[in-house]
Amino acid sequence: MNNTSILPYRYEFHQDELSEIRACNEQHGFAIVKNLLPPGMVEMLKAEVRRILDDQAKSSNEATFVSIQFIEVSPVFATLMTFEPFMRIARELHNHEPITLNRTAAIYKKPGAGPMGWHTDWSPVKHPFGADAILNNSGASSMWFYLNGIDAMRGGLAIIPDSHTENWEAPEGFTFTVNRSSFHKLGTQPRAHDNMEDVPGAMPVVADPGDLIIFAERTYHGVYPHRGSMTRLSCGMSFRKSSYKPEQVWPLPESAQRFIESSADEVEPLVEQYWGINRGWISSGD
Ligand SMILES: O=C(O)CCC(=O)C(=O)O
Repeated sequence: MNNTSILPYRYEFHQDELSEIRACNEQHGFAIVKNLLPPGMVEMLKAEVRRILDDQAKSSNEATFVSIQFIEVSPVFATLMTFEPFMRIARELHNHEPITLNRTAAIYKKPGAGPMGWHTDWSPVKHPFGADAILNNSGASSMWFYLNGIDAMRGGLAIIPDSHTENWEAPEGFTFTVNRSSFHKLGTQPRAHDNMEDVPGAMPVVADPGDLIIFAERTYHGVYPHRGSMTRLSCGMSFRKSSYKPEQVWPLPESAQRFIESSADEVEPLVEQYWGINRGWISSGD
């Protein structure tokens, strides 16, 4: 629980340490909450990620599959919005202001998958921009469950603590790619660097099934190659403050409309301003 082996401060917390979780995410751009989900819930969520992505994955040689509307097709995942230990962390991260469901995803990663390069989820709202720029400019922190557990051998996340601020400088020996979306070694092609091991300040995220991993929208992260033997299953959700009102948003997709209409009354305040996602949408204007 008191993991200080890599960093000189605590970044793993018990679910009751709400203000400590928020403070760590605000100060360092990430936090881990140990044992948030009971094992039965972990198994149900694994079955849901498989239900949605198994067929696609089994009929393809690709290694990684993503559902970017996971909550719209998984009523089980949607029940997390009524799981108080999870929701009180979501509310704390937003200082108890009214919040709205922002975005969700599930990922299925086969053993043998290659690395995912370093990147930030944030991108500028600078025309022409897409839905990701809107959803990742809202101050929402990602709340992820890696349902088999992760480490540097099993396609786990690598992150750079303290990289979540607007004026963070690239690691020593590296420079940013366009729009600061990633970084590359000085003197090399401007392509996202995809080695997790040689970046000053980077560390592996080590977590067990049921642990919640939180990271801020600007925190730089990447993914180790999957050298394990088990398919890596994960799912995540983020909330934004309901006061976030960008100038442009895409028309509500039908799938999002159906999801809102079919949601339990209990979660209505969380979903009534949900926008879904339309990756085909491009901003208008100059
Ligand atoms: O596969 C993962 O764990 C991370 C995925 C990711 O970083 C992303 O989709 O932005």
